[in-house]
Amino acid sequence: MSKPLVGIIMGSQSDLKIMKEAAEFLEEMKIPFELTVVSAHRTPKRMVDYASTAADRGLKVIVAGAGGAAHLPGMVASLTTLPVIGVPIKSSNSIDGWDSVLSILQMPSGVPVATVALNGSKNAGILAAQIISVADKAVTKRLSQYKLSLQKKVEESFKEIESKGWRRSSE
Ligand code: RP5
Repeated sequence: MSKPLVGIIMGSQSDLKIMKEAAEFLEEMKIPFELTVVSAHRTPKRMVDYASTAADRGLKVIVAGAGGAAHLPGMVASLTTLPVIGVPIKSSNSIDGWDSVLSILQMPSGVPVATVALNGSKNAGILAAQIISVADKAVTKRLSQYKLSLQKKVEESFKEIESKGWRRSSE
C-alpha cells in the first residue's frame, strides 16, 4: 500500500460522521490517507507527537476537525510546517457552531489554518487534493474531471428549469 500523503485527524470519534466526507473524497481521487482520533485536550502528548512527526512520516497536508473549543487544528499548525486545513464541527458541546468556527479561524499571525465552512469536511478533502495535485498530474486530471462534473450538474439544472418556460422578470 502507498504511504499516506494526507493525515485526517479529529478530536473525537463523534466527529467521524462529518470527517468521513474528506476521506471519501480522497478515496475518489485515489490519494492515500490515514485517519485517526487525536484530541488536543484529552491526548495532548499524542497531538504533539502526531504533528511533530507528520512531515518526516511523508504527510504533505493535514486535515484536522474539531468542535466546541476547537484547539486541535491550530495547535497542530503550531507544531508543523505542513499546511493544515481546519474543519469546524457542530458537535454536542458546540453552542451554535460559531465557537468552533472562530476557534479555528482566528489564528494569530504566523500560524495559519485554512478554515473551511462549519461541517465543511468535503471541501477540506477537495482542498487537500488540490494541494497534492500541485505535484501530481494524475490527481490534477481527476480534479479537473470532478470540477467538470459540477459544471454539468448545474447545466442540467438550468436546462431543466428553463424548459419549464419561465422568463426572467426583465424580459
Ligand atoms: C471536541 O469535542 C471534539 O472534536 C468533538 O467535536 C467534541 C465533543 O467530543 P465528544 O464529547 O463527543 O467526545 O473536542
